[in-house]
This record gives sequence, C-alpha cells and structure tokens, in this order.
Amino acid sequence: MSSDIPAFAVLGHPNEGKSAVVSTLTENDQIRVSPVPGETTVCRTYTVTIDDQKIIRFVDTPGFQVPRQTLAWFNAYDKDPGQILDEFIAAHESDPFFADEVELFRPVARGAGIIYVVNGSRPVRTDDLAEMEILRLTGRPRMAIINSKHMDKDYTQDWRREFGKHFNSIRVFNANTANFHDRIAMLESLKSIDQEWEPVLAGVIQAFQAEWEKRNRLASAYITYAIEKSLRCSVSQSVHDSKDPVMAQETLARAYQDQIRDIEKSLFHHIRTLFKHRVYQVSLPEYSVLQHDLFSKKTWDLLGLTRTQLAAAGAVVGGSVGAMVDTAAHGLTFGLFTAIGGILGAGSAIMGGRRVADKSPAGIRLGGDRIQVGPNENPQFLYILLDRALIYYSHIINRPHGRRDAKTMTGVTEDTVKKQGIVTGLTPAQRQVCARYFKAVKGRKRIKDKKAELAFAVLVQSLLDDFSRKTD
Ligand SMILES: Nc1nc2c(ncn2[C@@H]2O[C@H](COP(=O)(O)OP(=O)(O)OP(=O)(O)O)[C@@H](O)[C@H]2O)c(=O)[nH]1
Ligand SMILES: [Mg+2]
Repeated sequence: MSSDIPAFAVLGHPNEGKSAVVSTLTENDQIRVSPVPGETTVCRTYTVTIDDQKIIRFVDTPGFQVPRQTLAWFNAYDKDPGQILDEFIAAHESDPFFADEVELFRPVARGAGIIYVVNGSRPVRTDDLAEMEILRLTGRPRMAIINSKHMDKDYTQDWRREFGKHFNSIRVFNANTANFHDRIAMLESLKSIDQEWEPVLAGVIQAFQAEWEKRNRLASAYITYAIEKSLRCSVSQSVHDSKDPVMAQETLARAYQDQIRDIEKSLFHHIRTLFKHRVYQVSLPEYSVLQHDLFSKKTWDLLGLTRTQLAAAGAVVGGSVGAMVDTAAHGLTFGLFTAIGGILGAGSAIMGGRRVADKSPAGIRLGGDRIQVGPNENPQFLYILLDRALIYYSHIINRPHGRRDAKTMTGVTEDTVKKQGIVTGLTPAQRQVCARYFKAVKGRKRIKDKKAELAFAVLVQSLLDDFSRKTD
C-alpha cells in the first residue's frame, strides 16, 4: 500500500450526502447511499485507481451524533493540540456514547484531510456550528462543500458566512449533478487547503484528465465500430426456404432490426462500463429519444427527420430486384408500416434482392433468388445511429455515480423534447465527412475508404470532446 497518496475523509452530519459525494468523486456507484440517516456506521476507504496506480483515497464516514458533547471535551482539552484527535479516541474508544465520533475521527487522526459536507438547502443549526468548531480544533487541513439536496431552498449564503470562519476552502459541489469538470474543480480547490499537497494533487488532476481523454478515445472507437457494423449489416435467406415469401421478408426484416438493436445495445454497454456505471441501470430521461425504439418513427421525428425525408428515403431501392422479391418487397413495406411502423417501412431503401445462385459459402447449392434486408442504403441512417450514440454518451457522462433516484431531469422544455438531433447541427464540412464515410463503408476502394473512415473516426472523437467541454 502506498502511503504517499493523498487521503481525504468526508465528514458531516448524518444524511447530508457524504456517501453520495464519495460515490460521485470516486465514480463508484456501489457505495450505499440511503434516505435513512445513519446508513454509514463504519469508515470505508475508497481508492481511485488509474492504470493500476493508486491515485487518491476518499474515506466515507458515519455522521456526527453528539457534536455538542464532543465539542465540550475538545474545549476542555489543554494538552498538545497536535494530539487532540488521538487523545479523544483513546479516551472514548470503549464508550458507546461517542462511538460514531471515535469512528469518524480515526482516518483524520491517521493523516487524512477533511472534506466537510453540508446540505445547503437547510438552514445552519447549532449542531453544525459545534461540528465546524470541532473540525477547526483538529487543526487539520479542511474544506467545506455545500451539497444542496433540494433546489427549491437555498441557504448557501448563510453556510458560506459560517464556513468563512472555519475552513480553508469552500465549494458548492452537488453529488447529484456534478460532472467531470465539477470533480476536477473540486480537486483544484483541495489543492489550496494545504500547500504540501499541491504538487501531488496536481498530479492527481493530471491523471484524471488523461484518463478522461483515454475514455473518450475508446468511446469514439466503440461508436465508430458499432456504426460501421450497423451500416454493413444485412440478413438474407433463400426464397425457396420459405413457403410464404411475404412472411419470410417480415421475419428477415425483424432479424435485421434485431441485429442492429443488438449492436447498439452492446455499444451502450461498452460506453456505460467505460464510464464506470455498473450497478444501476442508468435511467434515461423520460424525454430522451433513446426511450424510443431505434426503428420507431418517433425516433426519426425526434432526431429531426421530416416526413418528406422519410418518403424520399423510401424511394431509393438498392440492388437488382427480381420480380419475386419485388412483390415481396411491397408486402414488406406495407407490412412493416403497419406492424412495426418504422424506418424499415419508410425506407424500402434498405431492402435489396440479389441473385446468389451457386454461391453458398458452405458449398451447398442454393439456387434461385435470395431475399436480403440491408445494408441500409439511406444515408440518414448513419445520422440516426450517430445521434443516438452521442445522446447516450452525453447521458452517461452527465450522470453522477452518487445519484440514486430514477427521476428524470427537471427543467425540460417542450423545445428540448422536440429537438434532440445533435447531428442536425453539424457543419457542411462535417456532413461531407459523414457522407464520404457512408459511401466508403459500402465501397471497395481500400485506400480511399480508409481515409474516409479515419476522417469519420476523427470527427466522432471531436464531437465527444465537444460534449465533454460543453458539460461545464
Ligand atoms: N437531491 C439530492 N439528493 C441527495 C444529494 N446528495 C445526497 N442525496 C440524498 O440524500 C440521502 C442521504 O445521502 P447519503 O449520501 O446516504 O448521506 P450520508 O451523509 O452518507 O448519510 P449517513 O451515512 O446516514 O450519515 C440519500 O437519499 C441521497 O440520495 C444531492 O446532491 N441531491
Ligand atoms: Mg453515508
């Protein structure tokens, strides 16, 4: 165990959000956070590890139970001030009345800095003043953070006034809304509470930032890979295999959709894991386009495709379509409009029929017509996939790990609900990158294609970087 990494104990009154703060700071969604006061009863240390290196520790502690009595003891103490915590622990170790205080002082006595958490949506009380005074008497470097649990009441100014007398640094940090930038800003503030920690905390911040960039690189690689896979995806079947070609087409269309959905599901899983959301299924806001099926018309609407674009998309039919397949395609278009009601229906574009007589890879003579659904010939499909991936990414990076409710975000206007397509805001040059990429995925010119693919990957990465910055 490396003892030279910085450690901070998160202290405060019960139920103020100490565990939620630790959870958000350490990106650990497995820490117990509960509406019932007294959830945390023993100290637990959470170490942030980056590339197998231990970087920083945060200690979750139980809340103060008897601050006024504890303060009375502290005020009466007249020996070495540097020993005050050790002496308090020694004097009360087996006294159940002070059990929580003994427990929460332990990490501080061992050298941890103090992060004091208060709920800024309630007024300052006498007990809080006692706690603050105790912390001042410890003489340890300390910072206070205001974690407002309710947005409608705000006592931040009162808290700031009291904190001014007792702490080296004060910061508003909301465990339920803090994003990456807030976490970095919080670490920056920690730097100022003790000069000795400045260089090591600067290193911690650098490691956090490098790790974030790495995640973004990986996320863009996952996104590009999934989009390419989806664009290339097709399913086919010999017509002779089926008694009813119309049914066969519908089945194929569903299989096609399922494959694309699976690709997206697996992409989302990768992104979620990359950003360390493990336990809780990250609940998506109710208004999110991701609440709708990838193939639903609602998705296309929300991402900004008009009816005309949908119709135009439907007009493009790819491949050489045999008479048999053609009839079936009609059935498919019609069937899907009613049964599934989605892009497949709107874009018979993604349906092609192809003669592949004698071309079975297993050497089995198939003969006759094959019907094939996909690859999707509609360039808008790329934008749908990209939009959904970016929206998911943005939900994930903005979801703090300390948050436990499934509630949706507040303050969502009708406007936000309607306009969700990110790629509608792309510049013409960026759109061209997408268009070239779309062609390249279907193309055969290896070198030119590679360039287009690379340009697309670079674009995705820059979009993710923009998102990370925008979350300020
Ligand atoms: N809305 C909102 N709720 C929060 C916030 N932080 C914590 N909570 C909620 O407040 C309750 C208490 O949070 P905890 O993190 O368990 O509080 P604690 O200080 O660790 O409590 P003990 O372990 O009992 O001392 C939980 O229901 C949290 O979900 C916040 O920033 N906003
Ligand atoms: Mg707790």
